[in-house]
Amino acid sequence: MEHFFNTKMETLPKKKLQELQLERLQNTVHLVYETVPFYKNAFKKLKVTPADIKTLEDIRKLPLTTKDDLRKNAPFGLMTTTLESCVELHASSGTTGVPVTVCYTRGDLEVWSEVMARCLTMSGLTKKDVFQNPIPYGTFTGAFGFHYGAQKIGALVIPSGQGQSERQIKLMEYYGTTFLSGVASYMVRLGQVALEMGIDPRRLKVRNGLFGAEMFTPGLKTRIMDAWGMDVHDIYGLTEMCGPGVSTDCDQHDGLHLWEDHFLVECVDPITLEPVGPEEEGELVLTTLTKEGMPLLRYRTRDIAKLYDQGTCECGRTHVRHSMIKGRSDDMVIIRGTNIYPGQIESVLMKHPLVGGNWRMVLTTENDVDMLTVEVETKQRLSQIESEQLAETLQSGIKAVIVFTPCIDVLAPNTILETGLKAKRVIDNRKKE
Ligand code: DLL
Repeated sequence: MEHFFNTKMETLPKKKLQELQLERLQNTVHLVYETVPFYKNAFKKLKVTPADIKTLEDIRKLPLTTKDDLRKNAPFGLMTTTLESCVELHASSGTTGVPVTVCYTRGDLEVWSEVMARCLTMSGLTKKDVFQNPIPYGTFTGAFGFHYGAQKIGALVIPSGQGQSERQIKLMEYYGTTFLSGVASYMVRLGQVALEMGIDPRRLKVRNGLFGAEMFTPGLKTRIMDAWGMDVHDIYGLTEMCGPGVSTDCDQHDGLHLWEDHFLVECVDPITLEPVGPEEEGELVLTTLTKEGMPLLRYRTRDIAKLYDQGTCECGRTHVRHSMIKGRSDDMVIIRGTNIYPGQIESVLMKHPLVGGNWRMVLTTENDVDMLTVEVETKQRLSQIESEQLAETLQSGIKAVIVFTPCIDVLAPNTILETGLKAKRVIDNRKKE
């Protein structure tokens, strides 16, 4: 049976949802026009005023916002209020430049907790659950988002925080954890650590989990489900919107429901910026509809996905669904003229039972030609012959997907250094012109 956190809003008829969206869009547009000089200037350049937004389609008249705009105005330049009205700050890790900072008013925290509670309920969390949250509590949005949402539902939250994998497993065993959250690739690692400790993860009480924050291919999902004997849901979100909580898949596991009463989604061609056709792949562009501290108009996420054609889902929710995130447009690499997303490689790797959780693509230049080496850890140590056979199988599997032959480097378990919270799948050492 489907469970809802907020039945009325989650099943609001489409027409009502759109009316609400328009009203909230108009309010947001007025707010940023009056209070954020960056937007006032952008409106002037495009010769639009808030009064021009009469229908939802009019959103296309509004300026786009990019990560670069956020960085140029960092840390507080895009705020609508003074810092006095804000009660919490989060920031993206800043590994690719200036961190993106977002400040939350009390109202923003309330909305974030609500959307997270919806996502967690949709994934099966109830107040009876023991919810372990193995995500670093810090400026990264992950841990707090899950924490607030789970508490709103009334589950017992174990704020187990970052890393220390053996400790995480011991906590699960000791407290009888039933529900887990986290960064997708870390769950594979935790499963391995449990086995190394002589504990079969399937014998723990964990029955459900909600993971995201990075590429999450069906192969990786199956891995986690099999290793832990649990149901797995996918959660999407980004610091600029609130953090986790923008969308999650329901029990149909056919796309992620995006909370349209709080976020307005468009799907555009990343080059022309024109809307793509129905169910065509494009870049998700998101507008906040209820944010108070730092609302954003038409934020270019760089995340590639499809929006599913309208219609109420079997689960009863009316909110639009998007496919799993295929990758970030800036993660796509062009090798010998072919566009390759790391997810395409991962899908091949995860089908193979001997392959472990960690892998990466290393790009180099040899004799002016691009070379791709896929480094892949195995689950357990293999003999020379087994490694060679595995390399051959993976090589032909990947070739079938990317059209040329990569080199495969089969590595012993735990050889690839962990690079931080999110897995880094692409190392580009190519000669730059
Ligand atoms: O990663 C928020 C989050 C935390 C989401 C925990 C889910 C779970 P950022 O650090 O700002 O925020 O990174 C946002 O991560 O634009 C996507 O490229 C990627 N991403 C997030 N969720 C998914 C997902 C958090 N489910 C960026 N599938 C986004 C694929 C994801 N990519």
